Amino acid sequence: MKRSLLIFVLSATFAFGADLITNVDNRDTTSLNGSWRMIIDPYESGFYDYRYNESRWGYFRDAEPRDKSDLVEYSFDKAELISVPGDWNSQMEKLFLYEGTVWYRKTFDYQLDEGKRLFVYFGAANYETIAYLNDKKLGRHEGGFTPFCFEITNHVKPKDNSLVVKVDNKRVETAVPTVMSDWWNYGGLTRRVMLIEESETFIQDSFIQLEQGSRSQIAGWVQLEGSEKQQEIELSIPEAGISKAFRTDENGRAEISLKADLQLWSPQNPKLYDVVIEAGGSRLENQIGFRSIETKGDEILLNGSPVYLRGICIHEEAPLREGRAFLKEDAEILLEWAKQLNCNFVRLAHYPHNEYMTRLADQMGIMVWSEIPLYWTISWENEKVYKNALSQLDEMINRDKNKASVIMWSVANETPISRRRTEFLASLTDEARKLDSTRLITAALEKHTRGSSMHVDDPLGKYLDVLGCNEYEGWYSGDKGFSRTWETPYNKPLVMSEFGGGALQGYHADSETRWSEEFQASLYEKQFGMLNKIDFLRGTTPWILRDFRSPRRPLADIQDFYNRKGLISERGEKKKAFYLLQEWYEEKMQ
Ligand code: GCB
Repeated sequence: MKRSLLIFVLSATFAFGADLITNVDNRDTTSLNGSWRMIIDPYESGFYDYRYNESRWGYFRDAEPRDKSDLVEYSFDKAELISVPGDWNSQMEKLFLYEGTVWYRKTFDYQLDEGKRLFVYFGAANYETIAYLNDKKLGRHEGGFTPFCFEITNHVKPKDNSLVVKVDNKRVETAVPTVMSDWWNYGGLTRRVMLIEESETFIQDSFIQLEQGSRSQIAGWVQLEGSEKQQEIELSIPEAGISKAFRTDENGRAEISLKADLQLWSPQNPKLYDVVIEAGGSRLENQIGFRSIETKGDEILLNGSPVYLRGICIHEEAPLREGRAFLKEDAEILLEWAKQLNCNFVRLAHYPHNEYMTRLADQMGIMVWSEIPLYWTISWENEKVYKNALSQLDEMINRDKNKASVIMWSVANETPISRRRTEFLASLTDEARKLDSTRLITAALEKHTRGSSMHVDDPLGKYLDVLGCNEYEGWYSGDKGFSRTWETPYNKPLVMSEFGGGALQGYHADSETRWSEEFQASLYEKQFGMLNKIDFLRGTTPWILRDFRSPRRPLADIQDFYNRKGLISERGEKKKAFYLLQEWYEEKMQ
């Protein structure tokens, strides 16, 4: 079947809200972080009536009894407090394993001047969100790791606004990710919530990067939103002596193209420029790095020179406490650990992480692999699933498309090969390239053993720039694999996107005793021996920086619901293998 036959309606977005506002760190915002009221609603009776129809009297009304005889069976004013951002599982013991609906409410005052517009922005909420302001439904969003926003200009009042948000993290087969994954299904308003104030016509988004393959030509676009779509706009990079005027068309879009003599961004020199866009009365800055990333045969070229990606996988968990990471300081610690390992690259597994991570990676000079949670078994036949995946891909790319650190987008992890799956994913790679032609596309592929060799021959490889592959030689299988040679029919670079094994930090024994630090360390040694012989290997991201929560890992006294493949424990203590990887990467730097 031809790929085009598969493609469902591509343009449909999965949220009904405003188009994503990007570069929020440089905008006029008011934080709604802090204490919110919350009601746990396992039966969703704040949403459905007793006939299981959407109720008109749901909790979104944020009602109070009108008189002493009135019946209202909930009260946000009397409800418990919860911190936003933050998952609910790690904040309340009773919610540790909870999967279902929680209602959040925040009240606020806001004086919006005439001619101004106001948006409510969610960094992410896991998994399905329905938001209401003053009893008015703003919209719905699906997907736990990407940002979204709703316009509230016409609904906001100077006093006593009630923002009610229903967040549901029930796992369902037709979701992305689906019911089975090896990480904790942290629910809630897991990232920051803020109000964004804008003028009537404003700079909603922009894409300012070097043109693919060029190191001196900036290309991209600026998008205005509002009634004054056709305008003269000015783009400047003062430090590089650049200032050029463009005109937006009737859709508010201006195509950007200009020559520039720039210091290129790299791990050795993570140079960021202040890029300023002015349109009418609005002015928006961003801090942008410029670099080229491409492949040539089986090489990865950064600014035209071959590079080896010395990486590590990271889950978005707080480094030194329980739960999802949501602070800038969390990102600092995680990326600092990666630096200590001599990494120049991180794989942000298995979903887009907090924007703090990619902003900081830009500043610290760490290259990034960013991915959507198309993980393991997905309902490939389902059109809604495709739209959902596409919408998450779109939001991931949109948020981070001006980050020099991000060098590749990944569309999937270890998905079982079938014709339908390959069509689905091939189509997503096309879409990713349409959204962003400046970066590489990858995926963690399936592989096959044939005799004494391992073949990275997944048919999806044809559609990728970089082959990703996970292997657990010496952990899920014996040591035999270490003597295999690696082959691929594709003339493309390979990043070994996972390998490793578990160890309980502080447990010492001989190197054949599973769960000991010595076992893990010896496994890393054997891996290095094998990996050093793969001639098309251009990067490695072992699994994983830090032990992380997983419901699939119950083994008492060892796992206790942690995946122990971390090089660092959940308390921040380094295991032996940490130092081995550090050394191996140091050798690779020579
Ligand atoms: C994998 C998955 C990763 C798991 C890991 C493991 O292949 O991609 O999400 O956590 O293996 O520890 O088994």
